[in-house]
Amino acid sequence: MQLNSSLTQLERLPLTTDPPTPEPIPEEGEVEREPLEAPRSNQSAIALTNEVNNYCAAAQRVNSLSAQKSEELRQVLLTHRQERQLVILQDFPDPDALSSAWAYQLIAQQYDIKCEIIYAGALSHQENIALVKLTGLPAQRCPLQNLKSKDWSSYQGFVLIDNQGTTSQLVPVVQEAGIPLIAVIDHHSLQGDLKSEFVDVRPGVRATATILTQYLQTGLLPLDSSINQHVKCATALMHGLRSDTNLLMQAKEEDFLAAAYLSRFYDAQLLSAILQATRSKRVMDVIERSLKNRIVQNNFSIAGVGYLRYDDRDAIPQAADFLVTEENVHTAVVYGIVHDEDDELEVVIGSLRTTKLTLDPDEFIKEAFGQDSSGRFFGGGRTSAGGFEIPMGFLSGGNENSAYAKMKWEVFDAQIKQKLLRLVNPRDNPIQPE
Ligand SMILES: [Mn+2]
Repeated sequence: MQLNSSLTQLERLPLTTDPPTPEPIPEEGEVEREPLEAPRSNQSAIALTNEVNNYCAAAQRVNSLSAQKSEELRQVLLTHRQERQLVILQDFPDPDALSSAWAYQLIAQQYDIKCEIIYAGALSHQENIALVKLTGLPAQRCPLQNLKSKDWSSYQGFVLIDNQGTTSQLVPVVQEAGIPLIAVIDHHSLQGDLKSEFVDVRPGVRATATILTQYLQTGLLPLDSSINQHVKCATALMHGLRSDTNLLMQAKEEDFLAAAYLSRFYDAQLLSAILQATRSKRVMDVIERSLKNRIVQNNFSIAGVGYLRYDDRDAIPQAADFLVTEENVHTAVVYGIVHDEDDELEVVIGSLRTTKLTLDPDEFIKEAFGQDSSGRFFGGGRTSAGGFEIPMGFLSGGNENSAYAKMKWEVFDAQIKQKLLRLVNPRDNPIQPE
């Protein structure tokens, strides 16, 4: 992205929480201070001035983009005063999605817009469950079968946050009900033409929580540390931002600036309570299976973990997080068949984690698995992480017979490995017997 390249030259300069001012403003109470004008040659003074100017220009561009987007969003919200909206998250929402949706809900409230935050799958990661419980985050599970009886007439719009509709089973149903798409706010690569009133998709930003924090900061809803709900939402946003940036290690300037703003409001003790959630035995079992089943080729670690329950679905990204820490491994892919016992629903779910800077998870997954018959990709990604979902259609369910279940897994396992290995070992033909 253009913005990023202009920002890289600034990395040597110290980061500040406030937009830089061209003139240094003397601060009160500073007694001893080095004289500002240290002797220096004219040339280096000019170089420094240029650097400061570049820095200001880049920071202004970042600020003006977020200010412009905030203003655009404000106009859209104004035209939808007193309406009801659905905020739809990916089926298995993460802290970035959950916290960003909450911030949107609080912003929309200023315009008398009532939002319901919904997702179709489950909160499977213990940290996500802790986040929702401890902060009172208002997201609700809305399984597909409940939708049939839902009265859609009371909603005037829906909003997608931290996704673009490709990772939610709810979106096609809501579209079919004729509810218009009002806003898309996301940091994943653009997934196609979005017919939405407001679009803010910025793949250069590491977390959707950063974008929402910028909205708060530019005045859509200034946080107030005496309001309990604001403190909790700031804590959730801090958690979202940290978890999407690998604990800020992959954060960029904008993310740090957003975290700096949140640092004035968030509750550090509450955040540490959220982070202390432990792994369940079943998650540990899936990680164990991924270790046992992994094959390592060309620094890729690939593991199929067989069947797992819907509620344990998040064990897959956790296993991928773990496998990528092995020496000589830069990329891990873990997948399994997730089944919902209630409606015999089965879907292959996979996660990719990489530390290789030149590997784009979005491209890799799209190239490996391609598209379905309606042109929809099976997955995508962002920096360092990606995921995929492959519906099993007619082959779904019917696992009373364990030999059949085993055979079905083996076919899917072999097919996925084959598709991945084609990219991992481009010169070998994995189909050929030895
Ligand atoms: Mn995200």
